[in-house]
Amino acid sequence: MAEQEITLEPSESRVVSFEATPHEARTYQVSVDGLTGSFMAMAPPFDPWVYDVNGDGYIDKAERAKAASDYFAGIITKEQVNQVFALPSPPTPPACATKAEKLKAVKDYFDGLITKEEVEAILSLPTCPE
Ligand SMILES: [Ca+2]
Repeated sequence: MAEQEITLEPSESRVVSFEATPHEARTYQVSVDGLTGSFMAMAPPFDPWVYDVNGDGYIDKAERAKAASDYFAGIITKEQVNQVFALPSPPTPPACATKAEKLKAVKDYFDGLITKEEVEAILSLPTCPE
């Protein structure tokens, strides 16, 4: 409990302030030498992107699982977990590429349309049956 001692002359007034760091979003009762009041601590607005731990702009399986476990632990609300789930998931890479797609990727690479990493990713896929 914070304490401050001040002395006032007759008819003098002074502002006395106390600092408080609330740790929960709720109403706090305050009492100063019999004078009572209250203040309300508000939770900061929820940002579902805090679950994008790797910052790639997608919510992957592990990030989704963390949001779900936070929901079951009562850390976030159902509405908040749904906000996280509504964010885009990472695009799933295709399971295979056709010969034509692989040839196009090589051509696109030489035309400067895609990067070396992108052409390599396509070429490393198994070839789809035609
Ligand atoms: Ca992510």
